[in-house]
Amino acid sequence: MEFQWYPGHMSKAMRTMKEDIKLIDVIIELVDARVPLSSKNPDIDTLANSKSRVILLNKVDLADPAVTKLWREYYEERGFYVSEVNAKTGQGVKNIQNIINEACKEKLERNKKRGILNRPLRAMTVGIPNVGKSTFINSLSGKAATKTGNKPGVTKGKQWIRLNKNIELMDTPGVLWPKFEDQQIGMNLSFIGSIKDELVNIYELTVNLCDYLRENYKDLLIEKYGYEESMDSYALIEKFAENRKFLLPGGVLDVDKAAAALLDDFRKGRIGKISLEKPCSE
Ligand SMILES: Nc1nc2c(ncn2[C@@H]2O[C@H](COP(=O)(O)OP(=O)(O)OP(=O)(O)O)[C@@H](O)[C@H]2O)c(=O)[nH]1
Ligand SMILES: [Mg+2]
Repeated sequence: MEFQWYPGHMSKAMRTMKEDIKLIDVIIELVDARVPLSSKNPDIDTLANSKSRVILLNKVDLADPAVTKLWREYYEERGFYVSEVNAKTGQGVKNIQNIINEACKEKLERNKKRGILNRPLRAMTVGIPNVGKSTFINSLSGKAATKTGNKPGVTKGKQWIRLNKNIELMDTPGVLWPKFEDQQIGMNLSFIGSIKDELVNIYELTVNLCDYLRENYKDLLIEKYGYEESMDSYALIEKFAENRKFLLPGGVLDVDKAAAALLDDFRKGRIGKISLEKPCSE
């Protein structure tokens, strides 16, 4: 499967972020709780250099809670401040102000010693496309300060949002990186909708998703779609098309439409709470 995911505007956004990093006290990096490693842009580590780091496992409502717990431990062990968040409902969002203060403790103390008391902390919100950066900022600021949308590439340029007199946040456009280490990363990012659907073969993608679900979340498939163990992923998609009466003229099953709808079920959490990678599989 081919991925063509690194357009010019992302490399431009990355260059702008490299410039802006000088103004920043703390980096708030959002990853998708269903794929916390695949959705973590390695270029951010280079960018971040020695800044304080916070990782938000966002969209926890869609991920398997037991696996999310393992990821929280994984990142805490690696020196990040970690929080589990549902940016859409605001779950876990309030606490972020405390986490920002904690992550910038030394900076605040230094400022205090120098008699600088009113300088707000500056945080940069970063992450791959569609991970929920703008939704998170809106939730934290309590208003629709930035535009959001259920597709990658909604935020086009940076934007500062003043949270209160103590914290300013920068929203940034989602960025990917030029080369994925392996195909599975591109696949995982497509599953969660961070790579434009027009750039991938949705049927093939959904077959891959079904392969994973049959292996790891069989019971959900049985419950939700009447899956039987004798079925392979192609048969599962056909059964789905039959159930939904997705037919082409002449009564042929419309497996492309079925694949897109099944993928949508996954993305919206309608199959259940599903994680696509575990720390131990590293
Ligand atoms: N279920 C769920 N959906 C979420 C959550 N956070 C964000 N979303 C949805 O994810 C989609 C993308 O959200 P945005 O905030 O626009 O994402 P972004 O990271 O700013 O995306 P770009 O600007 O394209 O880089 C929207 O449809 C949000 O409603 C969450 O915690 N749970
Ligand atoms: Mg955005």
